[in-house]
Amino acid sequence: MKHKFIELINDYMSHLYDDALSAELDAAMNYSLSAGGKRIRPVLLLTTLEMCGEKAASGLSAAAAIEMIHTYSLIHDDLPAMDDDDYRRGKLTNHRVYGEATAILAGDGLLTDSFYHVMSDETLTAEVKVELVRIISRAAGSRGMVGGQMLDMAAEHRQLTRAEMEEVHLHKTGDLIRACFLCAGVIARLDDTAMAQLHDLGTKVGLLFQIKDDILDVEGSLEEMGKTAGSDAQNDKATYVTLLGLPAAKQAMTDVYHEAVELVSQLTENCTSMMELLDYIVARTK
Ligand code: GRG
Repeated sequence: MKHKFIELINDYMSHLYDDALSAELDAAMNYSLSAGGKRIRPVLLLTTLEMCGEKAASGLSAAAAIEMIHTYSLIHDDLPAMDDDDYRRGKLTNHRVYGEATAILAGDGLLTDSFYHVMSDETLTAEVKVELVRIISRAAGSRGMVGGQMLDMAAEHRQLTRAEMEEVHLHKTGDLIRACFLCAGVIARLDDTAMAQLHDLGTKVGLLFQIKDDILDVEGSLEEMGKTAGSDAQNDKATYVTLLGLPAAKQAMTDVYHEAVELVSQLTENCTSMMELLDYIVARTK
């Protein structure tokens, strides 16, 4: 993804781990932090700030914290006890390079450090920092991403309804994405009405991201199998595509896209960058 904020984010994140207690642990954390993630969550947070008329740089610590949590979730998700994956983003997974025990600690380190990082930001007030940590920890924990992952695991051997599948997605992927919008709103000190609008927009964008992810997943496997869209090249995991079929999943994505566009235009006139991001999410190829 090419975006004006990527360099700012990557430069900032390259200094997160400068003073190692364990060089091996820092190497493992840095390996996954710099393994080529799209940085969509930090970009969403900084873009929301800009849309609210604030300096993007004021959101860097929260944006980095959310990317650290996202990175930890991927490291743990790839472990043998979970998805048991050897590759992510075209590179060996963390545990395949550093071993399982170090990969577990790298994930634990990233999660815990994320909160320390926000609380150590001297450019934000104590009140704002407490609210940021409250939002991020809620989104990441057992009522958010981790809870969603658990529901997903529990659903492995039975067919989910659309409502159940959406519930998994809303938490597993959506809560952390929505937190990007809410954190920006807190830093910009928005009132309750505007925060509620950001809450709705963040929920829609999380959904949009996930439907596109499900579509990419199946289009990727179809390509690999040398088949054409519409064939039965889907696994049995509950996704928008497996439950609705590819054409209806694409229609659902278009509907959610238009709802998100409508919410953005209700929020502000200063919305070009956010509209461009919505277009990117829908058009992305990875
Ligand atoms: C193990 C605690 C724990 C949680 C796992 C996020 C997650 C929950 C699992 C990862 C598997 C997965 C495909 C989740 C759906 C969310 C998602 C689409 C993640 C990938 O996000 P991108 O596309 O990744 O932003 P990059 O590589 O660009 O950073």
